Amino acid sequence: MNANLYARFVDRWTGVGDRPALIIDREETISFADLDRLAGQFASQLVARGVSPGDRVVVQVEKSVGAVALYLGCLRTGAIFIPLNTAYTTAEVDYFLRDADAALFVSAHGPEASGVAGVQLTTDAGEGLWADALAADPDPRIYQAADDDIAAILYTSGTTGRSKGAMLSHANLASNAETLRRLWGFGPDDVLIHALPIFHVHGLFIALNTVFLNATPTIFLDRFTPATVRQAMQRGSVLMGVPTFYTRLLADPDFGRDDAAAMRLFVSGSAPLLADTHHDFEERTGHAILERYGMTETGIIASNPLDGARMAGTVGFALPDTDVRIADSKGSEAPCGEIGMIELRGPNVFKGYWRNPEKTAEDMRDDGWFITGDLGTMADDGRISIAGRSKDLIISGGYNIYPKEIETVIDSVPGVGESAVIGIAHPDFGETVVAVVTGTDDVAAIEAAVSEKLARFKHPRHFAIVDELPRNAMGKVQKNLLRDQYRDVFAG
Ligand code: MCA
Ligand code: AMP
Repeated sequence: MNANLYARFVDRWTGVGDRPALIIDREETISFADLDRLAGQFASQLVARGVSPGDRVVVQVEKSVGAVALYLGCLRTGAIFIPLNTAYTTAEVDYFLRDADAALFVSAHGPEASGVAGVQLTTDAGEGLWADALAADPDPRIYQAADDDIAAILYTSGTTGRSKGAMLSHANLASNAETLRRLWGFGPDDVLIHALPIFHVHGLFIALNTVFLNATPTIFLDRFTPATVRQAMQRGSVLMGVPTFYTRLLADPDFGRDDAAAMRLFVSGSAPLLADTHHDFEERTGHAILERYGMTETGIIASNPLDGARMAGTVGFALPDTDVRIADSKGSEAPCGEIGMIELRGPNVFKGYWRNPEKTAEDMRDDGWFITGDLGTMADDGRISIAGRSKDLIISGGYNIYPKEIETVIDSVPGVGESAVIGIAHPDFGETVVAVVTGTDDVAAIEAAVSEKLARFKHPRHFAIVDELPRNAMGKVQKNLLRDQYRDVFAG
């Protein structure tokens, strides 16, 4: 048997080639047969550019059918797909190209995109990969993969300020998608509304892999807007989103029961869904949002039930094929109801960090338990609630932001003494970035440095200039005090 995820997809697409796979708008639809052909065409162009199985293909392109076909083309050839956020700056991208030791960089930005020697560059438009692929014959081969062969590397930021690449195997991706397909009751009549970016695990694997295995259509939207998603609800049945999707839908007083009448399921994740949002949504539409919990390194870990109570403020039960435990500080199982580290073991757990065995060893116990860095409790019925994070992480609109990375940039600005970057509650993004800085009040200079080096979503939305940062007896900055002090900066 071929463990290549793509082989599993085509297996499900056999006999339903005419069915729409990606619905772009009323005029444009890509069938499963079209998608298979496009994937083969992209595969042929990857091979033509010298890409071999195991080579890293780094991709920073806008959400499009071509981007999906390129992902599938990588699977077909056995290359390792590495998607990057389109908001990343050149400085950020250069780091990924070097770290991944990329064979090919597919960029939407053209030749100025990367200055990294030894990495072949191709653009995705005009004379680039997309045009060449459309003119090419599909390569019919599907690389014979083993379960543990790496299908993708997804970069996830680290507490040291440097991103690390999580290696996900074909079997990791296949098991999570197949489990979700069943758990969330996907059937032949389902139509997924897809408004997420496809450079993260949520939009790419949790959403697309699941429907590709289900061989049913996806309404493929460029991005989220309440208007387009409301319109899509007339034809769709399932929406997967981050909490900001739901707060933005609710912000429109006209949004309600009629919009959601044809929908089967609303799923939320990537960041905590406020209980108020859960209740307001249910009151307005009659649907209880199904909240689930996941991570780049693992895909989905736990989910509220499809049948049964979807409880606000909890992330539900461990996936059927995944063991979850709450560990105390010594790594032993904590008593029921006590807060501890969420750890898991299962077929969805990644194969380690790319060329970073030290970090892998830090986060993975010898007996296979992966330490998530999230703190939580488990009730006696197995329901899991997230209580906080041991990692210094901000989640803004579903994007993860590691303060250390921003502090490093701010601290490099002449005149800055030191800085502390914290996450503060934000009505739209759930939480977002605030920087507390000493030594200078030249906020414009700090903003300029931040803009040059970091993607827009990481930029502090508020700066506070102070004489000194609060420290404990050990000399550690007390971010909890700062979070209390600035807790209301975005209120109202
Ligand atoms: C955009 N901006 C942001 C964010 N998104 N700033 C902070 N946080 C953000 N998330 C910036 C824009 O650059 C813009 O800057 C300004 O904020 C307003 O942009 P707007 O047009 O309102 O934003 P948008 O394009 O509508 O995007 C908001 C969004 C988007 C729809 C919430 O961020 C999004 O799609 N988030 C989903 C992220 C995601 O897929 N996460 C999954 C990670 P300016 O000031 O220049 O106008 S995977 C994961 O977490 C695990 C596996 C899991 O469990 O799922
Ligand atoms: P990522 O780096 O994108 O994989 O982000 C994973 C992190 O997002 C997890 O470790 C959690 O901290 C957070 N997360 C994902 N889903 C939820 C959720 N439903 N509630 C709270 N936090 C979540």
